[in-house]
This record gives sequence, structure tokens and C-alpha cells, in this order.
Amino acid sequence: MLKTFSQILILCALLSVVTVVVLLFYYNSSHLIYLPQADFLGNATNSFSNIIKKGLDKLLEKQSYVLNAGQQAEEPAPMDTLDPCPDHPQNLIGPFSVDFSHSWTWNEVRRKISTPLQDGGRHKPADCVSKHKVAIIIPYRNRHEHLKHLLFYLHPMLVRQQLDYGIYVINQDGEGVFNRAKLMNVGFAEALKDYDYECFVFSDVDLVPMDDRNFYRCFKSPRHLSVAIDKFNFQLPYNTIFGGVSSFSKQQFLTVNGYSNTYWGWGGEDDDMYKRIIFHGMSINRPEHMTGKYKMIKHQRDKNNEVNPKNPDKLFHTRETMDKDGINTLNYTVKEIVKDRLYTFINVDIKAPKNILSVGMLKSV
Ligand SMILES: [Mn+2]
Repeated sequence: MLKTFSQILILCALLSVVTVVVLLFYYNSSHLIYLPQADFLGNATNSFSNIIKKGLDKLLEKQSYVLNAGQQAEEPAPMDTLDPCPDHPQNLIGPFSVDFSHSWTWNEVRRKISTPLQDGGRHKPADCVSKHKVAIIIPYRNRHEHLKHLLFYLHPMLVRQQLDYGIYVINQDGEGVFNRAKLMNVGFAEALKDYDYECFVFSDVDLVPMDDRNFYRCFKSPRHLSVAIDKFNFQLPYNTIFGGVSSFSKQQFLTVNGYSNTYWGWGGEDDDMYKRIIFHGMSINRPEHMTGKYKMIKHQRDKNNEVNPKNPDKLFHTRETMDKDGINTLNYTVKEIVKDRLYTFINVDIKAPKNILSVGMLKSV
């Protein structure tokens, strides 16, 4: 009798262990807890005791998450009681390695980096008030791979820099001659319609920063950020160069009347901007060589962005033309605005000539 009773007890104990295991396994596989795919693959080789241990860990984790959430709900931190963010953010890591050898899909990139972001590629710190409202403007056409690489590194860096920022990809509609400068003017105007930005960082799509101490913010004068690019052996190709990545406060950009709208095709628009800055009594500043390092994504010259041989001559006339060619004469049509999690995409018709030979036939637009 006693023997039968103990057998029943053992059977019951076994049954309850099996039930617990089945329950935990089901719980683990359900949607309640996010497990990265690698964990699932790892589990296949794990022993049953590991699965039980993991299940218990997850349960405890979930419990502490619920507790934390409860505590947060009791003590909400309203925006107006937050302190300003420090001038030197605590989370910076300094130099980081940049690698373009992988070929992740957009969804993979979104999964890896978009957690803290809001729609339109926006972010601001949750625990302090950022001193920097920055619009990142990227002139763009047909460079999906480059944009993916850039955003993969740029978003986490800007989050660490504790900016209140948004990323605007300004796409030139159609196949006409490319105009980088005019697209940047459009980005300035369109970003201001979206939010009360005070600072504008204009960035080529193929320049990826390698050090998060290179601040994407504004300074007392316009700033040239891309000072040490690997393609140029980490040297400035010439002293007055202002191409690549630059930053302007809203007031600085308005003072110089933005970029010229008339530099069609490759070259000259950045030198024209350098002259605008000097002619308006400002100078440029730059980060330290060590922090201003960039990796450029290698590519061939784009179709319809050939070097325009007429552009260098225009630089002799910047002083006369700058106040009647720029933000105050900007003329374009927005065709579409798409808010992705990683960026705000603005497709714009900038009345581009069909090819470089027909550029001269257009009036200054
Ligand atoms: Mn390039």
C-alpha cells in the first residue's frame, strides 16, 4: 500500500515537472518576450535544464520590468522639470570602426537601430533637454546602399550626442542634371516647416563619421566637419575646402542667403559657399583632425552629375550674385513626403535641365 502510494507521489511529481517544462517552453516561444533569432538557434542545442533556467530568468526579468514600469508610472518626469543635457554627453565612445562589407536589407537596419527613434528619423533625449535642435540634410538620388550604411552609423552617434534631431533625405526627382546645393536649400526650407530647428548639418550621403566626438551641432561660425577623409589620406585636399559635411545655425545660413541654386552638375557650389561666408564677414571653424575622421563609400560618378566646366568661372562672380541667388530665390515643387522610421524622405522637382549642355539656356532658378 505504502509502496503504491509513493509510486503515485513520484508519478505526480514527474507529471508536474513535465507540465512546468511544457508551460515554460510555450511561454518562451510566445510573443510575450522578445528573443533575438540567435537565441532561438542557440536553444536547439541546449539541454532541458537550460531551457527551464532560461524560462525562469525570463519570468524574473519580466517581473522586474513590470515593477520598474510601476515605479515610473508613480513618478512621471514632466518635460519642464528635466535639466538641460550636459555639454559633453556621458555616453560617447570616441572613435568607432566603420565597415561597408555587409549588405543588410533596410528591414535589418531598421531592426538593429530604430528602437529609440520616432517616425521621420527623429529623436531627442528622454532624460534631459537637448540644447541642440538639429536638422540633418542629405541631398540625394539613387544611392540606397550608401544611405543604409550612413544611417546605420549616424543615428546611434546622434543619439549618443543627445541631439534633438531629424534626418531629411532630399531626393531630386527625375533624371535631370543633379544640383546638390539647391537640394540643400530645399532641405533647409522643408525642415523648418516640420520643426523649429536652430541648426542645420548638410551631409553628403557617402561620408560616414568615424568618431562621435565630432559634434553634429552649430558653433559661433559655420563649421566644416569632414576634415579628414580616408579617400584624401585623412588630409585636407586644400585649405579653403568646405565640401562634404558642414553645419550652419539658422541665422548663419540666412546671412549668406543659403547656397547658390545655379551650380548644376558636379563641382563649385561648396567653394561658392566658402566665399559667401568670407564675404559676409564670417570665418569657418573645424573639429580637431583626430575627431574629424570620415570613411567615404567608394562609387563611380553618377549619371547626369558630370563635372560642369562652367562652374569654376561662376566663382569669380559670387560677390555680385550671392544676394540675388539663394534662399531668397529658391523655387521648387514638393512631389512627395514619406516618413520612414529612419528618415523623412522628400521628393522634389527642382526644375533641372535635361543635360549639362542645356544648363546655360535656363535662367537663374
Ligand atoms: Mn561622393
